[in-house]
Amino acid sequence: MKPLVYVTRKLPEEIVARLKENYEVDMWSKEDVQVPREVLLEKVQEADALLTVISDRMDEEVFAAGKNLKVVANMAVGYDNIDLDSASRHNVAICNTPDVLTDTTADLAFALLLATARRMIEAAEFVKQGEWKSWSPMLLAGTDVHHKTIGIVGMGKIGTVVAKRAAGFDMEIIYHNRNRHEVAEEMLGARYCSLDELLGEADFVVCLAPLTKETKGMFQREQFQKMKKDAIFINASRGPIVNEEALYEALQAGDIAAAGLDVFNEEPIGADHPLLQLKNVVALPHIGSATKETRIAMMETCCDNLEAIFADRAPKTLVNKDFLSYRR
Ligand code: 8YV
Repeated sequence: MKPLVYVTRKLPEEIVARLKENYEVDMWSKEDVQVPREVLLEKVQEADALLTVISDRMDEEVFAAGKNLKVVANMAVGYDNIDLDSASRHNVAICNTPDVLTDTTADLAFALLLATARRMIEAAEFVKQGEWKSWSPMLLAGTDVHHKTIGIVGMGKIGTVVAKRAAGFDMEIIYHNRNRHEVAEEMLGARYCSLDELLGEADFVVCLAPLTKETKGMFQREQFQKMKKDAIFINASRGPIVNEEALYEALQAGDIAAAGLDVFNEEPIGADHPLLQLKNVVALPHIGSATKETRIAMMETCCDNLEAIFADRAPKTLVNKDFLSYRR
C-alpha cells in the first residue's frame, strides 16, 4: 500500500501527478476557502504525510491525532505555524523550502519598497479610474530610493539578497541581526547597527526577520516613533512582528510616511482592515514567493523531502534536526 499524503491546498496537476507516482493523494481542492481545522484534524488521523502551508497551524492537537504521521512538508521557508517540539516528540519530520524562494522574495520586498516610495499602486489606479486630466508638477510625487539608506532588520538569506538589490540602487546599507553578517559587510559594505540606531538612520526600514519568540511584537509605537518622519516601513516577513494598531497610529500621526506590507497579523485580511483605509499603505496578499517558477520549485522541494523520508534518506531541508535521533 502506498503512503497517504494529505495536501491542504489545491496543487497544480503536474505536482499532483508526481505525488501520485508514490502516494495515495487526498487534497483539499477549494481554492477560495482555507482547509477548516476540523477537516485537517480528521484527515491527519489517516495520513502518513501532510503537505501544508503557513496558514495551517500544526500543534500538539494535530500531532497527537496523526497516529501514522511521519512527515510534514511545509511549503514555505518559515515554519512559525509549527510546534517543532511537539513534532519531534511525536517523531514527525518537519521540512521547509528554503533557498528556492530567496531571490523571488527579495525581488518582491524590493518591488514593494519601490512601489511604496513611488506611489505606484495609487498612480496606476489614478490612470485606470480616468483621473489623469492634466500634467501637474507635484502630481503623485513620491520619494527617491537611490542614494538613500536602507535598514534591513533580519539579515538572513533573503535580507542579503535585498541588500544586493539595494546596492544596485546605490543605497547605503545598514542592518540589524542576531549575528553579524561578514559577507554582507565585506561584499556590500553593509554596516551593522543596534535596532535603535537603525531606526534612527534608515530612510527605509525593511523587516525580513523570521517570526520567533524574540521578534514577535518587535515593532511597537515606540519603534515607529524612533524612525524618521519621512521613513517608509516595509514588512515582507511575518505580520505578528508588528503591532498593527501601533503601525496604524504611527501612520495616522505622521510618525512615519508610509508602509508597504505583504504580511499581516491575521491572514487573509478583509477590506475593512484599518490599515487598508490609509492612503499611505501599500498592501499585498502575502505574495513574496509567488512566481510560477518559484512556487513550482517550492512544491518540488516538498516532493523531494517526502520522497527522502519514505526512502529512509535524510531530507534536504529538515527543520527539526533532532528528528533523526527520535526515529523509531
Ligand atoms: C509562502 C512564506 O509562499 O516561505 C515563506 O515563509 O511566507 C511564503 O513564501 C507562503 O507563506 C505559503 O506557505
